[in-house]
Amino acid sequence: MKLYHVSKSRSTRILWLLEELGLEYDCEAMPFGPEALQSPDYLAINAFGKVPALIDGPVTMAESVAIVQYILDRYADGALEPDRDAPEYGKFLQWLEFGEATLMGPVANIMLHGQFLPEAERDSRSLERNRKTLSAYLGVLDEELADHKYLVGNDFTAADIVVGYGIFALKLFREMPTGFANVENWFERLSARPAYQKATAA
Ligand SMILES: N[C@@H](CCC(=O)N[C@@H](CS)C(=O)NCC(=O)O)C(=O)O
Repeated sequence: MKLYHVSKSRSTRILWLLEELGLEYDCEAMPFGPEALQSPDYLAINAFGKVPALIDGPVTMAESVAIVQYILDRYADGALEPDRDAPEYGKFLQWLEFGEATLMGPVANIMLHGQFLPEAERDSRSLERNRKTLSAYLGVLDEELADHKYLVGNDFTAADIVVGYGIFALKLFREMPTGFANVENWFERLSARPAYQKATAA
């Protein structure tokens, strides 16, 4: 497998997963920005011009959560997910999708309107709205984590990787709101994992 990676971007999820599973892979580290991501060579691999992208033999694909599911299907032999016929499997899929489809909406907005856009293009009302939305989401996560160690019961799964990346990004850009003790304790458990440390340093 060959992973196209930009340091600390969403491709960190895939590195983290590959490291947790102990799989062999090549990592093509790229700089962030249009020069690399919008180059004709890279657009031929991922026409969206984003990371991650994965090449595995005849398979070329984008979208971090789809890549996580693909690697679990093909190479994990049941690791890092509940049994597919167990009731927890539904919740596992829910958190997996939540991590990108729901959580990253406000996270990306807060990054843009809080830091990345030129001052004149930032929208403070949108920023405030998204900070409220983020806090509401973190409140749900905090309750969910009140009585178990990981998102799906007491076993670490790939859903922790996908959602945990969102918390990593918030902390990286100093946008993690305070007051979510269960989320903090859970994230501390995640960040103690050697695979997390290797992936987030790359
Ligand atoms: N939903 C996509 C989002 C991919 C994405 O937005 N990646 C960012 C890095 S975290 C990117 O490549 N941005 C470059 C750009 O938008 O120019 C996924 O989960 O893979």
